[in-house]
Amino acid sequence: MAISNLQKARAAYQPKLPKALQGPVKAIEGAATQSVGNQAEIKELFPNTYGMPIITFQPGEPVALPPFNVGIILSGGQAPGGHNVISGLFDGVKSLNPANKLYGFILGPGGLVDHKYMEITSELMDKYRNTGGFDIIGSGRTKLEEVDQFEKGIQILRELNIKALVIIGGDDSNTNACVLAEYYAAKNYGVQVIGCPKTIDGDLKNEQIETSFGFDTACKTYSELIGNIQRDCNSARKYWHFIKVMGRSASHIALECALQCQPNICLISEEVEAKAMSLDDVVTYIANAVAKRAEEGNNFGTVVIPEGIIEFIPAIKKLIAELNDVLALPEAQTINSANEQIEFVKQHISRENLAVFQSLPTDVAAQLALDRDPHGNVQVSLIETEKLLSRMVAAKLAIWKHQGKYVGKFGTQHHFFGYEGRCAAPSNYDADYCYSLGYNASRLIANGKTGYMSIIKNTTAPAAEWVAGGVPITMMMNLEKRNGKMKPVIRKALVELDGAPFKYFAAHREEWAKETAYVYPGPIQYWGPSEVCDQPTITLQLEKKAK
Ligand code: FBP
Repeated sequence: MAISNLQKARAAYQPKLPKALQGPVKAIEGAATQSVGNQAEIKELFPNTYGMPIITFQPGEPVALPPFNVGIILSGGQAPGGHNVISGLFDGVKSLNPANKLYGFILGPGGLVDHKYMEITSELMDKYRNTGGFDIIGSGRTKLEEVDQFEKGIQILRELNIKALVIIGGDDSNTNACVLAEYYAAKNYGVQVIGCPKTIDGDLKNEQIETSFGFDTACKTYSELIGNIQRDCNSARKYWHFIKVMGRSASHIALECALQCQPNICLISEEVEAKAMSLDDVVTYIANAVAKRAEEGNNFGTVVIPEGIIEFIPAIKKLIAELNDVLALPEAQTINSANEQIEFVKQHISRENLAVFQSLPTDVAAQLALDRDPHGNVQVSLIETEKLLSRMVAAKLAIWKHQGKYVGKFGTQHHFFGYEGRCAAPSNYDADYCYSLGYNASRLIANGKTGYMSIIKNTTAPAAEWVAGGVPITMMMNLEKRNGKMKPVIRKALVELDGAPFKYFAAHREEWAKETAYVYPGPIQYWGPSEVCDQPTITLQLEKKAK
């Protein structure tokens, strides 16, 4: 495999570890925990893994452990730093006993069920240290939820003498990790399951998890691109750029990119919902900013759009909720063409929702009515919201022009940044954070824990001061409707409108809309002054400052 000079130089980087993980550890247990919601129901569903304490690691005495093997799974969308979680786990497991082995299951949870695996040797591992991507073993979106899958899993885990399985994933995959941990504990199978918080979307965070890994690098990559566009935009002064960024439901990525780049407009889905804005309200908001800039002779600008915005417009949200129920009906399971599916939903939804459905452009309506991903999510990355909004803004401006209002010229360009950032070479922050998460997982395993997520806190401080430990996954759960049924799931963290990052944005956005106050963050740097190379996201810094 040919490698770039950057990759060669990056391979030599030794990621930093928190002080507590630099030698043998002892686990300090906190008080018993409770789930964030529906305590009685979650306790009943997870009798063996509910209520466990939060763990913090501190320096301890060495303990000799007999050799053991560990399995690892990458689940869901790629996120920068995944290879470092694996290298941290690999080094951690080997440091406990060089005879220990690490096995990777191929292409996600499906690899466990189908018994597809490979041993991660030290030669293989060395080719992937500090690189982006999940390609060492691949990832997949198979949902681990059936007893049959768990039983197939235990066969291969026993065959490979695996004592613990580490699942690297987002909220849905960690929910499944918890269900699997509970099942194996209830059956006394002697296999531990540990989760690890991954997703560029940044929506797997709470009191215990400061950020999901990959968010830092992905936002920095998109911000570089948005900054480059803003330079171009400010040089040619002839286009409005509509830029959609990934993030699924939550707007954390859009918000962080706005904090880094200061675009003219950034929409925040959570605010659109809180203010009960209609699609027309959103379009009018953008069109007003365009017309105001035109008055000053500025026929150019940038609009950042979170990919999930459509789901947050209240009327469309209601429609999606009913579509989810209708698509979960038994009769819907045998439909095998897109047209038939659209006809089926039209016949089964309420009149009110049918009116909303028919008011949408056909391509958007079709996407809402088509198949969900395996976790029941609308595939928002496939909806071209950036084009939909610019088309509607153009139509609104044309009406205003006709009415005699000055609206200037409105030329547009469209962009969607998602896949461009998910496999970027991890920033120093993600390289260190991920390595620490993986290494820490080996300590949770050595301490016999199951149903825990590996956590590293205090990450706005230098790495040596980071705090390592584990949080019971059940602590983050509540019941939510999925595929038409109430299910235990990890509560997703959306942008908080009273949180420090949004408040900072809200206090500055009027000025950014009017002035051309662009910031050009430039590419991620790996060597150089710490204020350039090692800064966490602005979101995390503002959140930390507010505490
Ligand atoms: P995860 O939640 O699995 O980390 O995936 C995040 C994400 O990149 C979303 O931002 C995006 O909507 C989705 O994956 C795209 O899915 P796919 O990779 O299947 O196209």
